Amino acid sequence: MSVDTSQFSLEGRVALISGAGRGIGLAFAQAMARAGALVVINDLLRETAEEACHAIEAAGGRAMPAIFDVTDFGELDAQVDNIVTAAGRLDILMNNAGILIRAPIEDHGMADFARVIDINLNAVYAMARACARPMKAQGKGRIINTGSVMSISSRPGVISYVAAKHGVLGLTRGLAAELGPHNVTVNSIGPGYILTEMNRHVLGTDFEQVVIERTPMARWAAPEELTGTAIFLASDAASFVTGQLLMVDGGMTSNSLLVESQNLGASS
Ligand code: NAP
Ligand code: GCO
Repeated sequence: MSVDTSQFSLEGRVALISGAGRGIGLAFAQAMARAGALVVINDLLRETAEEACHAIEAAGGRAMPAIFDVTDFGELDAQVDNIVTAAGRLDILMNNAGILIRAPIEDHGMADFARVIDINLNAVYAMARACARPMKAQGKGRIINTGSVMSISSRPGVISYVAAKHGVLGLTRGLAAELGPHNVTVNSIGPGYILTEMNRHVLGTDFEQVVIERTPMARWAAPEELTGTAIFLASDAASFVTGQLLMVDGGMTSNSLLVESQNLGASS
């Protein structure tokens, strides 16, 4: 008996991915285009977004750019209206744009703290609020927030990022409660350590090995390893899944003893 995979199709859907010019967002966009969606590539830089669109179209997908800063809160309704006018509908929002500032508390002042919170948390709410309008009107939608292992854990030196990602988990649950009656699901994906520009400063340092030792799968992941989870959550296959955080972290957050994953302890 063949498996019915049509429930994972995104044919006919329109997906807006924030921060999709590169990294994890670009991987999400490429995968959703392969699943049949028209992907709307948001980024700060027109050149970056248009390059991403061209790559997706060259691979046979459909894409359009949407150049705006997710913290331009007063502009988001108009940006969403432009997308719905151009694409005809809006089915999926991937709240992916994010930044990270690594610094000890004494070097992490309020301006830096506020900037991380603005992009990684406030904009997640603002984008969800703007996109919920057309989704509620059509009686169906998918909102997927990019979280982190830092949604449920922490480490020194990334305090604003930890606060923001914990907040994204709360937003995911609150938005799920608010939008569930309108058949709009809201979930979060919690990546572990992924090989993108965000980590370029720690790759090649001792930290790279520290991550490997605390990850049961003993490696960093490629952005593409997150996309199956995104497709699932965006598709009809997840029609009754909402308010959830799905960790895609190689087992890191289940490694509760926080010891080196290869260290099996003294043999009894
Ligand atoms: P990245 O390579 O630095 O890409 C971040 C993307 O967000 C870029 O396209 C960037 O645009 C965009 N962006 C930043 N500020 C923006 C703004 N104000 N408005 C619109 N777009 C903005 O990072 P990444 O690793 O792909 O991270 C993507 C998401 O995954 C983030 O939410 C991050 O917290 C999360 N995450 C990453 C990891 C990891 O290990 N890499 C793990 C867990 C979670 P520009 O290209 O114009 O700068
Ligand atoms: C760091 C890393 C992490 C990852 C990610 C882990 O410096 O600890 O950059 O924050 O980006 O969020 O899930």
